[in-house]
Amino acid sequence: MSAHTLIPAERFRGADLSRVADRARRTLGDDVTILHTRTVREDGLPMVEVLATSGAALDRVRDRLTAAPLPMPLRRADGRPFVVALVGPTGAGKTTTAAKLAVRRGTFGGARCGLLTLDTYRVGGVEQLATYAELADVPFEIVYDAKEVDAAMKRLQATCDVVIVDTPGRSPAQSELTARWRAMLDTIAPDEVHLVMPASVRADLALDIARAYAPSRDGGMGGGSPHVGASHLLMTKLDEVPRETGVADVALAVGLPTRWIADGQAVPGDLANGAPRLLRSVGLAADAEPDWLPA
Ligand SMILES: Nc1nc2c(ncn2[C@@H]2O[C@H](COP(=O)(O)OP(=O)(O)O)[C@@H](O)[C@H]2O)c(=O)[nH]1
Ligand SMILES: [Mg+2]
Repeated sequence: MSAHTLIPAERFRGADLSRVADRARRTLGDDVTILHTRTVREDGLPMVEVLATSGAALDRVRDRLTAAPLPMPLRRADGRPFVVALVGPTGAGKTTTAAKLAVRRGTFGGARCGLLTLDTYRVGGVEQLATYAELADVPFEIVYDAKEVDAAMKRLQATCDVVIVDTPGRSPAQSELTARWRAMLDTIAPDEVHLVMPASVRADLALDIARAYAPSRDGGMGGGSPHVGASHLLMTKLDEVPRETGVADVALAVGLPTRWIADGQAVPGDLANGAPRLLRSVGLAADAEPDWLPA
């Protein structure tokens, strides 16, 4: 079983590494990258097995994982801030990550961030984010109803170039509540919607979750307006995945680009650039040089 199931790769076997690597290079091209080597037994004899992939295949993987650069300037011509919303299952880390994004200096260059929450149903949902906002002196708005969106955005617009929107989780048992906050999010019309999910999730479940947060054309649940859906993946809790094995596979399975990852509970410290980290988890530098000496 390969550790990199979603990265197209070929296996090569032989008596010694340099000859196997040579064969891989002749087959896959000069920019071949070795993903993995191991020793196996064939008819009782030890053999070297190399898992390798071509430069072109890796470029495709890198492209699929990497988010486009943030627009500059972040504000639109009409002065509207750049809006990033976080959606995803309860407990995934949305509120914590929203605080990190808004509080951490440099996440958006020198831009000033504000916070807006739609999570008004759960006891403590507002307080959790309000506390971070207060500690870091970040403008904070609570929206209970779609009618309040405009006024809240106007207030934030006065001082903020970027607005981070926190949302409740989507729970199948509470489809009515889900429909309400999704409608509010539609009114906000975020520039990016990041699907937040723990990195330890199984790739097949990740795909199910992604489907539930995909853009919908019919509004779901008996019609209505279309809903904005996830445009990016934001994996959290990478610190809970030993050696970060498989995290790139989750991202490739979901099929959304990654701008950031979260790797701990500390606000705002535990936040990092996404794609380079995911590529590193499969042994590749962000600008992967052919790697002839696998670690
Ligand atoms: N280990 C770890 N815990 C995290 C991370 N992000 C969030 N958490 C924790 O996960 C729990 C749920 O986070 P929360 O932000 O409330 O999730 P939400 O329900 O999606 O808003 C909290 O205990 C967070 O401290 C992370 O990157 N690593
Ligand atoms: Mg929350």
